[in-house]
Amino acid sequence: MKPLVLLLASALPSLAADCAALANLKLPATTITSAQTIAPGAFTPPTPGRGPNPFAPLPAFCRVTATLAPSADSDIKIEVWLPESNWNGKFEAVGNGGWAGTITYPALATALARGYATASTDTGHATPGGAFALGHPEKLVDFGYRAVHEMTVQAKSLIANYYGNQAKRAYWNGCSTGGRQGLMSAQRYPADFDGIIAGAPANYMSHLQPWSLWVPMAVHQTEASYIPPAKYPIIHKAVLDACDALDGVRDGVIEDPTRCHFDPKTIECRGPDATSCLTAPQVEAARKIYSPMTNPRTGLQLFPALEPGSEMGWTGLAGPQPMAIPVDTFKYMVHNDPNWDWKTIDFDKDVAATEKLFAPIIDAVNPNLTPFFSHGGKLLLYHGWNDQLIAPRNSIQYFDSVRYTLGTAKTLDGMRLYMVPGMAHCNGGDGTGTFDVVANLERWVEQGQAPDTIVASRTNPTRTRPLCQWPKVAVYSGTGSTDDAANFTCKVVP
Ligand SMILES: [Ca+2]
Repeated sequence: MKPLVLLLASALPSLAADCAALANLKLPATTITSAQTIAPGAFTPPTPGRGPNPFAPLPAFCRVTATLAPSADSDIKIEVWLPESNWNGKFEAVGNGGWAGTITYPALATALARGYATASTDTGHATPGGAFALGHPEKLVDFGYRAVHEMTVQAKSLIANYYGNQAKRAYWNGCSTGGRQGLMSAQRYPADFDGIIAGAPANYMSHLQPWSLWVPMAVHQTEASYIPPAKYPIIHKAVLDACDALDGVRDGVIEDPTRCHFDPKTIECRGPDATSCLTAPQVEAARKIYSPMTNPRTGLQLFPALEPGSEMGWTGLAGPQPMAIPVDTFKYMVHNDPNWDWKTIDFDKDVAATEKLFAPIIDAVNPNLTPFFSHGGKLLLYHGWNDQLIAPRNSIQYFDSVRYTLGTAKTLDGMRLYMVPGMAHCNGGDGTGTFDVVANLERWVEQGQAPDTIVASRTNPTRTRPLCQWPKVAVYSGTGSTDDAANFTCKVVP
């Protein structure tokens, strides 16, 4: 394998067109706005952060910027970064977060540093928040699925023109909104990618967004039901006291929260309110946070809940104010009313209205991945059990929906799910949240070596742990360091 890559890399400079010439390329519904060589370390993003430039270590690359207009109201910005030397022959597109509205420069830099030609889009609007959609239904379609697909098609053309060769593989790598974009590609444009990484996917948007107000409603029902963030540590401690050791290792991480049946009533104040206990209304609020969103009329479960262990991240949804993302959903998309009051949400009618709008263009819940799998496409899904913004069982539910539709054997032939104990939304948290999904996906796509156990790590404390394919969990052998992955095996625990 290696000699071929070296041969390819050494042969490329003579074949490659020069970067500036790409500006003259004619691509459908595309205006190339610039194509220029960026010298090693010379890139700075349009809004540079404070401190040292994180892009300083980048090698020389050809930076192409373009505007795509697949509809009359479209204004999709894309950037395609092409390594000038040592191209690995592959393409990796990268995803967005939240409502997007910016090119994901850090992810472009990571992909470029690994030798990929890479691309990112702002998804068709250049402002943060959801106001872009008010009166612009075509821009919502661009956000939903069109921008990523159009970017992918034009990026592949730019790559072929620059190097004189097609990319031999195309990958997607994204988390959160980026996870949704990955699943959308697998479902709607199955030929776009050979391998897709979808982390903590926001794929069931029509239910995720109302649920993102369900949690705030639990704590803002009355003034008395609000749980001050100063109390999160005592809830977290009580949860760990009850459930940390269920997996055999007291390490501050619950390997499988589905086995933890913690009742906040156990820390209810016996006397007056204190920071060491919860009042009766706070107990009810916490119980609601741990419970799925249901339809108040039918009792039907609509979206899973935050898990025991996630408490230290509760300011995300259960803090003083709800997140802007769900509020914007209803203000600018569902109700077209910038003055809409989030406390008026109706978990029957408003869920139905969101479904009507989002199901055809934003949701990525189609379980039929046969078209993607049948050309050899591989999908690697991961989700942190301590995710504070997207209920982790949403990923299990999608995985199960594919299994029910295609059967277990066919599903595992093309898809793997890893639930990451202790990890927060997309990264961070108390677990071993560092692992190389890209390398595992590539071995699967390129060498037919399906990922099984993935070794994950963290620092402070330094620890490695096997990451197991759901529904397996890491089980300690009983001897040796609990900070060493070698002393654990992945098993289905009965
Ligand atoms: Ca544990």
